[in-house]
Amino acid sequence: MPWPVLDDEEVVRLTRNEVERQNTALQLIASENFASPAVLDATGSVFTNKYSEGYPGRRYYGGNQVVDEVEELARQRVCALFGADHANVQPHSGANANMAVYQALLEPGDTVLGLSLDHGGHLTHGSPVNASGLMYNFVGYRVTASDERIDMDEVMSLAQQHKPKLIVAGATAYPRMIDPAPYRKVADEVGALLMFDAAHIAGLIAGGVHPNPMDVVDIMTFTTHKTLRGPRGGCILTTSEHAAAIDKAVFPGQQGGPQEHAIAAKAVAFAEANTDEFKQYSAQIVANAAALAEVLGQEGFRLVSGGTDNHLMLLDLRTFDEELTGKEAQIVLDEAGITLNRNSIPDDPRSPFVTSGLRIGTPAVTTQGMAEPEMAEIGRLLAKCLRSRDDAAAVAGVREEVRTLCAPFAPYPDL
Ligand code: DSN
Repeated sequence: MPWPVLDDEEVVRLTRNEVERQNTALQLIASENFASPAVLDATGSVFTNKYSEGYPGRRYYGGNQVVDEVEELARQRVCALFGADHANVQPHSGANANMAVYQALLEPGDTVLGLSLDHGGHLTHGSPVNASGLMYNFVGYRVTASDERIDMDEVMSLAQQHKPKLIVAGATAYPRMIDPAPYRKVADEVGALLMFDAAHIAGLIAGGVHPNPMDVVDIMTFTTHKTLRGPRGGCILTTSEHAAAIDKAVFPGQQGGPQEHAIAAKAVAFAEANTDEFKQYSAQIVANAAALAEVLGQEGFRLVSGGTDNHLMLLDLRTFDEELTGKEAQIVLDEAGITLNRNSIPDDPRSPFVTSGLRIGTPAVTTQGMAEPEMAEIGRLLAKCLRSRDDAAAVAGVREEVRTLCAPFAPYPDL
């Protein structure tokens, strides 16, 4: 029986509207990117039709000959990219990947160290409102008050005091390079396992501009859609020692059927990330972030930690305007076509829903081909919009300037 021909004008219209939004506005959310046409094609492929619980060669359904090949290809490509013994490419998201690692390595109630969410960590690093914090005894480490860098002395002393079974490195709102080596020293000192959540920086690692945690950690998790520029999804890399436990925790522990269309797209993204073009792209992400941070500093914003060495920066709005909250800034900037997210700054006096900060990232604009001159323009437009935020005509004027800036850099001109 044929499929009904609905001529679904509503979804077609909404898809066109979203293409238009992405083509004509600035996407500065640090965890977003523009996937390649090849990644989009694989994501929309017939692999979406297939059930394939289990792993290559060990499935619970028939008909998985081709799926086995595509999942094996993804596993081999990502192991080669990061130098890992074993990969699980099935996690639907970074959160699922992290929870699977905890299930594989921990018993409920076990103690874990993780970066506090309000100092740049992630919900799944032990937030009390997340399953990680409800099931396990997370102890949070922080950045220092003086230089706003991760306080490795505190990590060591908390580890000695609490004797964690696992230490989690990695962040979602931390503008500096995270060196995995000192974490290994702490983990070895107290006999803990070490996991690096590289969701934000997987692309910087693949591109060789940040150190590769797989050289020193037991497990690395990441999402495939941020700096890595693949489809929405997660991945776990591990030494052979933990491979069987990780696979068992992902399926049947946390998930049912894998999304093989996403896995096919992950395979494409892993190949794209293993090219010289991607190395240049990763280096430009960091160069663009540094350039944008410099301009924003000149515009009067305080940069948390004084700057950036990765793909993102955290702005403290209070030096620009004591009254301006992150929430208000996010809303008015969105009206002007400058899309980013409000974010707590370390020891933020405002609530996480309001905040005194903004998080700004350069992965998406770098994919569009923007470079240092465009970063200077973005910094100027952002400051101009916030200075004239009570003037609707001025905000609309910035929207037009953003449209003009984006026109030659549209990521999907043919969609
Ligand atoms: N939501 C992601 C981010 O924006 O950093 C983390 O999961």
